[in-house]
Amino acid sequence: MIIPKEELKKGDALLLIDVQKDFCPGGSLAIEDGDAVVPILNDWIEAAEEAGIPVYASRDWHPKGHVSFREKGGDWPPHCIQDTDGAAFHPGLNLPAHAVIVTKGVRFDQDQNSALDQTGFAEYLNREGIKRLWIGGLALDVCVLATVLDARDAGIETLVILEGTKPVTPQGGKAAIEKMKQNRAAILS
Ligand code: VGL
Ligand code: ZN
Repeated sequence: MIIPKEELKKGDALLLIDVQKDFCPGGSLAIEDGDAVVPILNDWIEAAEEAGIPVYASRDWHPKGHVSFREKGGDWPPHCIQDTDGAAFHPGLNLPAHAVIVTKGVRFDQDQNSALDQTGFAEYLNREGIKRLWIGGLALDVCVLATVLDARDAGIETLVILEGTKPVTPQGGKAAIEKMKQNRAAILS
């Protein structure tokens, strides 16, 4: 899609969800074509910088033996373990040095799929005067979905950069799009 640059305005921000090596081909929770989001999101980063709107990037950042891992009865293989190579942002992602990083998934007792779940980030957005988020990243049907729903609950407008996301499963991706639409998130395709 052509980025509607004139639409990026004060009160907007770009939020990139979990563009980390473990979610890309070769990673421990690899999403098919996960790395295809990188060049697309780089274009959005450039547009955000030109428009002077903030860029935020969340990262999944689990302690070893996290409750979300299968070995502990969770749903996922071990992934994004703190300070490991797999937890790093994809090296091709051109994150500006001043991008604010949102760390999540650190709780020992429960998972946090949403970047707004007990991170204080919703309060931060409110203080910063952010009313609308352009959102892309991984995975569409897990952490992007959870973040979009929490943002809508917090009264934040959301625009999902669909081609800048990839789902864990195609069916999950379809269901996620429906759920986001029901919650009045705009889906850009
Ligand atoms: C995610 C599965 C487990 C994600 C995080 O970032 O979408 N998916 N942890
Ligand atoms: Zn995780």
